[in-house]
Amino acid sequence: MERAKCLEVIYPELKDKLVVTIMGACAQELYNLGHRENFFYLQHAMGLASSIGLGLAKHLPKEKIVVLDGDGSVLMNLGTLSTLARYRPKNMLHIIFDNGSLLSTGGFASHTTSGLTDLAMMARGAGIEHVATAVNPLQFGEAVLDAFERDDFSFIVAKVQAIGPDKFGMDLHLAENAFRFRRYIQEKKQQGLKE
Ligand SMILES: Cc1ncc(C[n+]2csc(CCOP(=O)(O)OP(=O)(O)O)c2C)c(N)n1
Repeated sequence: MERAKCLEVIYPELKDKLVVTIMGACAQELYNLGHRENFFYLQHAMGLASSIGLGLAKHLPKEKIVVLDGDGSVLMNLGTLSTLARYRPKNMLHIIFDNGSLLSTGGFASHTTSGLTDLAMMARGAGIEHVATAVNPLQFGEAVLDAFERDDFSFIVAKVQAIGPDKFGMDLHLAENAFRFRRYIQEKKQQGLKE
């Protein structure tokens, strides 16, 4: 399964949700489908995309938050799994694209490469209840739809090939993306107050 294909499958569903991605290949593949003001591509800070997602989810309980993460990033900050289990953001979906690789910086093997480290099992061990693993696009699509229908925190490990975009380049600086993302949230909040 390819991450780019998974993103294509869920892209229409991301229209009205706040989306936070890790940097690199995942961000580029989402951007290539068409940037939206509700997308925030977190640069550099590996392992912290879900922390931003958690903050958004707790602050904006009416919004749905989707975090697009990587195995290398999650493994760099494992305590976040316990934090997510404990604070259980009902309006958040955390997707880990597990390609067994630190793809965006040259494709070094991550701890999941050998099949030894199981992120879904680790999430369950951390106390997360709704954990799914998807190995094909159909399973992935179903797991995502289940998660959106469920009013509870959901965690999906999508097993994908270590394949990235052909080239990198986004016409959107981190600061500009952050300001625009914040403005999008503010405008949505104001609309909500008017309704
Ligand atoms: C703390 C930290 N260490 C190293 C880097 C350099 N770096 C950027 S992306 C990346 C690989 C991310 O791997 P993963 O989360 O599995 O996503 P993939 O690139 O495989 O899609 C690395 C090592 C970083 N940004 N931050």
